Amino acid sequence: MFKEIVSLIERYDSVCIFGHIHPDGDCYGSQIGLRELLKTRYPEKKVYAVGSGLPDFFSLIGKMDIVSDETIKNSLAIIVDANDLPRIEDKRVSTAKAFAKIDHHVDTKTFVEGPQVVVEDANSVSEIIVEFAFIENIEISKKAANALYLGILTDTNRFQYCNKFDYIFDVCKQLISKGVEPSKLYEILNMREESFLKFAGYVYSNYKKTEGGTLYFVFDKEAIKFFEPYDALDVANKVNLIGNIKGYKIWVGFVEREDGRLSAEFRSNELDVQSIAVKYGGGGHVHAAGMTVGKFDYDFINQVLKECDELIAKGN
Ligand SMILES: [Mn+2]
Repeated sequence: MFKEIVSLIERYDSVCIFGHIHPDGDCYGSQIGLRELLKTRYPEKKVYAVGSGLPDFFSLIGKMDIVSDETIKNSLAIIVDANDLPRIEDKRVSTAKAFAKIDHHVDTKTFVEGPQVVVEDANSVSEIIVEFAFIENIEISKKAANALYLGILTDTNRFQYCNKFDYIFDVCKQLISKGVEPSKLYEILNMREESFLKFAGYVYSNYKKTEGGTLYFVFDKEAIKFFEPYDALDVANKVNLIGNIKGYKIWVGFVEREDGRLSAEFRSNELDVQSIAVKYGGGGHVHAAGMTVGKFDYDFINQVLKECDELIAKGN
């Protein structure tokens, strides 16, 4: 499964691991986890995790690397947790010498040339990286274990969305045996900024609902400015504030992007909201999906809400 990627890694002295814009726990965790594994396996190689990562975790799990343009130009780029180059946070990725990808998002078949491991039914990329360590027989350090556990923890929304519970708990048991301290990870994850209270208060007083049973909120550019430093995507990703409300099977956050486009985040416990996102060029997972379309427009929002209601009426 990893043969092609491994043989490519072996041909380069320098490897840069890239993740997506707005890195989350799985992106950061799989970047650091893979970096540490490769350092263990190939001590003679230079291995870097490129991007902004999750600074709150730097002291526990590790910092991201600062790399020069020159280094990237001479490196193999391994992309994790993103399905294509335009999704990558550090745009210098396109200057790398060669490319490989390890991901669990819908494969859009648009990735540049290079070996890829895409496991669409994996809960997280971090668990694919753990599999990589098992198959390639690489010792998992405490640092790598913490990073990969964080990725699994966050992408399953703390073990709520698991495709294979027995498998994932088995993986986590092995990571814990390498020194992971889940309570320390939770302590950092649970920490919130006070500004969040103001934002949540606004959402709780201004959300809307359709007759068909969809809950939603809409933030145009002006409204988003009021909640700086949040940007449009930060706002959309807080859609779970209006989730899990009795009688409402789908919840959606609509936001106007800085450039005037519309982004939406869909969530549901039972229904395939990914089908709606994919219809408009988006993607994600069956119960958690997102999309960005040309223009922020209320008629379009109403059309999408109608489709959500239809999905609820249909029942799947
Ligand atoms: Mn992920």
